Amino acid sequence: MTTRGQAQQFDKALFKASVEKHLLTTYAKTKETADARSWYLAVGKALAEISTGSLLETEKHVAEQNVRSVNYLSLEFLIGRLTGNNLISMGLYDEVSAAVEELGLNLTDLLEEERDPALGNGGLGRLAACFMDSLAAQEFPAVGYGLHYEYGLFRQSFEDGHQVETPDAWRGIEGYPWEVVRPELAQSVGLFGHVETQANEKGEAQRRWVPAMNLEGVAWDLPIVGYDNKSVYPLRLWECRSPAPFNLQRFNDGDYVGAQYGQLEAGNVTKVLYPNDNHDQGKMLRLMQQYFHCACSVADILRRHAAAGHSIEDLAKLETIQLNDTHPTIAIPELMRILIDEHQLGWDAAWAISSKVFAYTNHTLLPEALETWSEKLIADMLPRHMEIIFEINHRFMLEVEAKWPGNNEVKRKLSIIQEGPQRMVRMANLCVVSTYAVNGVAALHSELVKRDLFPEFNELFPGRLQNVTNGVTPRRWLKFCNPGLTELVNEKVGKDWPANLDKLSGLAKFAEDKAFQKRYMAVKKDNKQRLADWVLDNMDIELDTNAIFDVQIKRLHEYKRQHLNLLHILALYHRLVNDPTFDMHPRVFIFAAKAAPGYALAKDIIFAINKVAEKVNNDPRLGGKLKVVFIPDYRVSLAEIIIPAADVSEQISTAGLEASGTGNMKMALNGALTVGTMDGANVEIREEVGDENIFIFGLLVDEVLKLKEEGYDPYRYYHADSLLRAALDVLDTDEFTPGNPGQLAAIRQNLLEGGDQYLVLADFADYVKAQARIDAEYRDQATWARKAILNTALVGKFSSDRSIRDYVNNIWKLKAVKR
Ligand code: HBZ
Repeated sequence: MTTRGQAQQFDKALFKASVEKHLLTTYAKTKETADARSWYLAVGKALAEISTGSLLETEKHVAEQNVRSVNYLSLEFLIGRLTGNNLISMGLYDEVSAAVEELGLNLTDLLEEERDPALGNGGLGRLAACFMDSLAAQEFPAVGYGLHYEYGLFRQSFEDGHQVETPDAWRGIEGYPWEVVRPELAQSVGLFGHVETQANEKGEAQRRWVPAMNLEGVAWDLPIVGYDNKSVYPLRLWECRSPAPFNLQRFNDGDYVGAQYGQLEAGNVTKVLYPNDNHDQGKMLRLMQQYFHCACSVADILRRHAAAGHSIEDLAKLETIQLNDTHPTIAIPELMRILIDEHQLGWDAAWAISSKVFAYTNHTLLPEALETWSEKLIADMLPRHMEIIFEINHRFMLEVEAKWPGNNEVKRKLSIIQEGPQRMVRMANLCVVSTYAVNGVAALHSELVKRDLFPEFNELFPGRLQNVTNGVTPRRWLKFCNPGLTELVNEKVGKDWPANLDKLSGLAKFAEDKAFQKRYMAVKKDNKQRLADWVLDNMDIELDTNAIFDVQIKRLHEYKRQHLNLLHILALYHRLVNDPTFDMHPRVFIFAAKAAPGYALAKDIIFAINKVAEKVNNDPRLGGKLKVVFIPDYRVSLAEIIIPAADVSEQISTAGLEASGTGNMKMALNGALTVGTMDGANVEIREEVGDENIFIFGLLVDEVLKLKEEGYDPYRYYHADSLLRAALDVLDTDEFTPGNPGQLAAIRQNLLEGGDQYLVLADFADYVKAQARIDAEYRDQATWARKAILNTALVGKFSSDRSIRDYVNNIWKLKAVKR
């Protein structure tokens, strides 16, 4: 490991000179006037100078090889801070640390100055970021295509326990040091207008779209630095420079997105990231974002392909396009339009190419998250695309008729066009019909995609529906965020595990080793202290690091069941106060989560947890046994502090609804024990770590379905379980909102009268039992240490390097290009 990445060419004196040059010429600060932020910016720029050089060299080198590339299209890339991570990938962490020390600075402090680029909502966006990291680490040629939002995911604060959203101007005034604008790659994007018929050279009728207006797309490249190698791939983000084509005030119905346009006459299309996860809102501006993203990206892919001297007929040989959920689906009719209208290919020739270019990843089964767009909206904004979608559907319906003659039921079900008072385009159906591979994101999820979501498609297109289990990058999610554990692991299994996570299995033989257990738990304790310090500094709450740190961090959603966790807390509270025989090991319940601004019940749950926290944290009757902390403004850089400090990882979704989860993998890797349902990737984590090293509870997928079929009655559980009753009924009092009874009643009401769609009450008793086992087992520190060590040792499968190899081998068929 002496000559890794860029490290071999590093010249400390030159680097320092470059930092000082940027301080002065880019940021107009002298050493005397510079503050920590300007130093961070200057260091970032000096590093970006190195990575931009490598990016251009890699681009040239890959183009010369005539090899296949993947284009990862995603509306979201939740990359998090780049500086620390890129230093690790470049192999320059220690060198730069020493260099900045000579400038009188501390690297750790400088890194804290960076704002998270929060260009995503949650799991889907973070997965895209981990995948780019793993593509670069393994040198599989790739370009990431996304949007350059002016405002990322909103920042969250609490006012009297309520979530308050403010805009996230992630680039600050000075701009983000790691990005570089590529004016030569600009694209023009049409919108609205009409379609004409003309005769082409051969005298055939040729359709041609005449847009009513054009938007300008400007490319910004962020460097994705390959770990321990010389490859740097672009994450290319498109910024819309022209004003949006209407007065957005009209669309300002008091929602968060509308508010970002405020007093402006008109904003631009890439002004703000939509803050919804697992919920489709169907707004016109969102469709515009999607098309803008796809039009710029497809045009850039074709530009690269042509610039490398390839013919359009060879497109599918050299390029594949992965659609991260259905958000970039409009890229399919866009490519068909270009092939047919611009390259004048016939339908069959165009389809033969297009249907071998695209592949699609499904991330959800939730019906409210499956995207549909009104036919009218598409026909208005993209008239030629709507024609092409109709043609795709027409030809597909003939296939369905051939397979199931006369069966209108199955036609209605599979059709890309959903009939009704308002005809809608089903984007997932369009994807399955138009791609060569469709994948779910964990084994269970992929089975449910085949069995419940798309059974007929699976019959019609055998082999098309596949699985690729998600993963996380071990560079950011162990080596960077957990230096203590990294050192310990290096000592036991060597230093090359970050590029080969299966090597961690070498730790298993130390799981019983008392001395190793002590050191492992000491690292955990240090990490808990680091988090406790953060909480004290930022929230003024004192935490006892001897307590169990029980962590649920993820978007706030009913199906993720943060309110099940809350009910358990209320049950513990009830018993501590009312049952003198009850004892428990001290526990700190840690939450972090953003709620979509329009999701009222999710916001109610945040409010309830905050109010319970206020009371519980200051109730002398509890003897400090129970603490509840809701950390505001959850983001990647916070996850980097919380995850290494977790003892218990809460993965408690209703079985069948969490497609995979990736926080579950990150926490297991860092030695937290999972309490979870048989859902998503929990199932595979259990397979890897063994049933003794995970706390599984709750209904299985088929039990959930059966219970619902039989007619689920939440009151049955309410009446049968006095602890559950106590936990629910206290929500109707003013126990946590003194003087204001009923402020938390919406949650109880939703669960009892609202039908409890997510079966919180049905799983409550078993959850409480699993939690009691955790309490008992934590008291035996040697047992706990063994289990935690085995979690770290046995989750090598969940490296995103393995996920990417699965895509490469089973779907994309790429070859690595080593530099
Ligand atoms: O994708 C998540 C799944 O819920 C999670 O189980 C999985 O691990 C992860 C990666 O595969 N899905 C999302 O995060 N979805 C979104 O963030 C989303 C964003 C915008 C939308 C819809 C969904 O319009």
